[in-house]
Amino acid sequence: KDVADKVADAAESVVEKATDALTPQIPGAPGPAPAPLKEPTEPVPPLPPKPDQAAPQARTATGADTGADPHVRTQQGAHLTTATGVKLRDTDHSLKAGSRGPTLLQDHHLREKITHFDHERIPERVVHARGSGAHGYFEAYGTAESICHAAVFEKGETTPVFVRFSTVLGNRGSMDTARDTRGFATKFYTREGNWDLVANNIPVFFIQDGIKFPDIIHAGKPHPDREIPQAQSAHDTFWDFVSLHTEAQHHTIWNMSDRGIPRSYRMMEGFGVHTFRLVNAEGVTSLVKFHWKPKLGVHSLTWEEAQMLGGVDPDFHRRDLADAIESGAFPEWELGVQVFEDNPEQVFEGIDLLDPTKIVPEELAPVQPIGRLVLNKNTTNFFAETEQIAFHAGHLVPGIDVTDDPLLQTRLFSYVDTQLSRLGGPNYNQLPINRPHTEVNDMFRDGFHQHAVHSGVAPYKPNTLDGGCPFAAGADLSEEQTKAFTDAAVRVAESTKVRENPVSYDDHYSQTRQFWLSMSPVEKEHIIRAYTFELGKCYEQAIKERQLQALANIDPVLCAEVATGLGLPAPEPTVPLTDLAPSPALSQLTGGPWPGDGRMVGIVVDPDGDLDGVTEVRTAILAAGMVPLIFAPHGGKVGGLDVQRTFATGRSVEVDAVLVAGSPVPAPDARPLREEKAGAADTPTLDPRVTMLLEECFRHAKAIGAWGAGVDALAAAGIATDAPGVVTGSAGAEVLTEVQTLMGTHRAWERLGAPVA
Ligand code: HDE
Repeated sequence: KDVADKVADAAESVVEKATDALTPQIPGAPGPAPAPLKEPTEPVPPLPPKPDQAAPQARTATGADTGADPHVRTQQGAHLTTATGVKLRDTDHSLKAGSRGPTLLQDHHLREKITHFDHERIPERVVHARGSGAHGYFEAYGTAESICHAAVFEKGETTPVFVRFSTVLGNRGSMDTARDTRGFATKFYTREGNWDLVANNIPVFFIQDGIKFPDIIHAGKPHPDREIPQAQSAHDTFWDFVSLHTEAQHHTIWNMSDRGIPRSYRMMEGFGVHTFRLVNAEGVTSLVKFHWKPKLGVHSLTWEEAQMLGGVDPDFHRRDLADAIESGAFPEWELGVQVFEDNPEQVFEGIDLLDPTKIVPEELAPVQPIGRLVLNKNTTNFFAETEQIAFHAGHLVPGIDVTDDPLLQTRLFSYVDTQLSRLGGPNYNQLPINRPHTEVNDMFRDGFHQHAVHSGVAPYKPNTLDGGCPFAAGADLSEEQTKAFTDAAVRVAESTKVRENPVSYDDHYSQTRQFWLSMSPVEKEHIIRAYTFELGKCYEQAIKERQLQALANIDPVLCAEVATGLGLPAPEPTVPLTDLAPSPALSQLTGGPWPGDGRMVGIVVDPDGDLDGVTEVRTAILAAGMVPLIFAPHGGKVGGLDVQRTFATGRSVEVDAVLVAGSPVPAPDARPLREEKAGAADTPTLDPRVTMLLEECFRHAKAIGAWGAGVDALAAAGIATDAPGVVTGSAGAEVLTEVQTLMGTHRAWERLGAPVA
């Protein structure tokens, strides 16, 4: 029988089986038994995309505009071939002179396979190398129509997007939970071309002028001699730079706050940082700052959790994002703008809007919601999508323009330049993930990796040979095409060429202090500990002393506390302290309660305990859009329940709250730990790994609930049942309800020792 027929015959049943085989990763999500793990002997169609992924060709431009075949290499196909399409019989044995003889140079397939492999890696991003992304859509409310004519903001317009989150300093394989700034870059595939909003989770930047970007990054990256430490700012070169270069102090205090260690990408704000210029249909311009507000609130890890996760699950944020999407808990943000009059000074209430080390407190200029972002599809191929996406602060659409912020101005050059070396040439916008979802007639030609087969003979303007095409958009064309990009006709003040900043850029401390003054006591405590940790990791005394001087200029209490931790005297301020009004919006403890979408709830199970209660609670957790993780003494099943973590493989830091449904006795494999901890004579009644889990959850102020024998487990672990955030009861369901309420504030903050303001 012909192969094509066989494939067709097999297709139906295989697709069925393949769909069955897609056992969801999320525990508890329904899923039939996996298909047998046997290598097929007949050609069969490949697995369809997972339910949480979209077919790549459906998400990117059709290719009609570039001439590229959109279906190329999206599937595995029936037969193995060479790169030039020749069918192969064998890919497991190199061609040799006899089965024990030397390999022959003529083995083209061997050389092609190995050569391609040798070149699989591309340079990682020089910053933001570690990242993870997802597809989704942006839906405009129409509320920005009066200030911006971009189609992406038209009421009801839905625009496909790809978002990539990242850390800044670490390399591609570094841990997700390092203390760092996070990138939040969004590509909007609008019907007027691509718009990239390349944002961060911190609204200010380290430097005021892009010319210093290599300096701050060289200082933050590992030391050049031994290339350590990886993905950390806790080292001499970083603090050397930021203590000398005090305009970095505002950004740095954000890094030292809980914002530097987010709980999840889904729980971060995003900020465009710079002031942008919007243009409306009448040509009137306004200045705006972009803000992403997460539906789930802004929440962070504790420092101990972040450090532990670096080892327990370095992919914690990546996993969290993909799992949430797969389980249907789609991450969501609102896009908002602070709007300012486009006055010649570009100053609002005394705040220089062109200084990227300054915010405008939300209390002075409210963030006005203009649309909603939903991430609902995971990537199909990490490299093709997350790695190859190329953002650029200059990818603008008609109606969205830039200002003269000197940091933004440098970015307008840097992003294209970096893609040339990272993606190997000027045609990276033809890659599927970068292609606009609109027609492209750019008249750019040739170059490395040209995918298009351009027709026509006249890639120049003006021409007659291609009928004058393509035409510049003008009044004689359809309304759609007349909405061409028009640079806002902004007056540039007559001036002298200089290398200097405006005087207003010299204030490095007033807003840094405002951030400090806006924090609740718990948050202040965390900031003190973060500085003490980071400076404590520095070797050079002079660097610590210089940073203490900067802290003295922010706040005497902050400085004194950190100085005590370092064993150094606290210096006096060298600048007058300015008390700006605190901005409550800066604290993470304001607002709420927050939804629990995609939150992880651990359930400690004893095989001899209340398994019916566990089943009921598990179902209720799933129904609430959260994820139950059963922790048990062994893998496989306990009663009828699948075990997701054993006491050996699971750690407390993976969950947001824990429920204790029994009091498991020490298992045989816990014996060494037990003996070490308690001594041979003193046999604990509770498995010591459960004790550790509960102790850690308690220390990290997580909600803890217990019922039945679980209450005994709390006692055995030394957890007071009347402590804040600890709930006990006679039935699991009622305990869960209270635990859910506690999770609405992210943590039982009172337990962290400092009262909530
Ligand atoms: Fe970037 N930045 N940046 N940056 N940036 C890059 O572009 C740069 C800045 C941001 O997920 C690079 O494709 C300069 C501010 C994000 O792919 C590079 C300056 C903000 C990402 C680059 C800045 C950002 C980047 C590295 C100072 C927040 C990750 C790889 C003038 C508003 C994008 C790449 C992704 C990536 C240059 C400052 C955000 C080298 C020169 C301010 C989220 O082009």
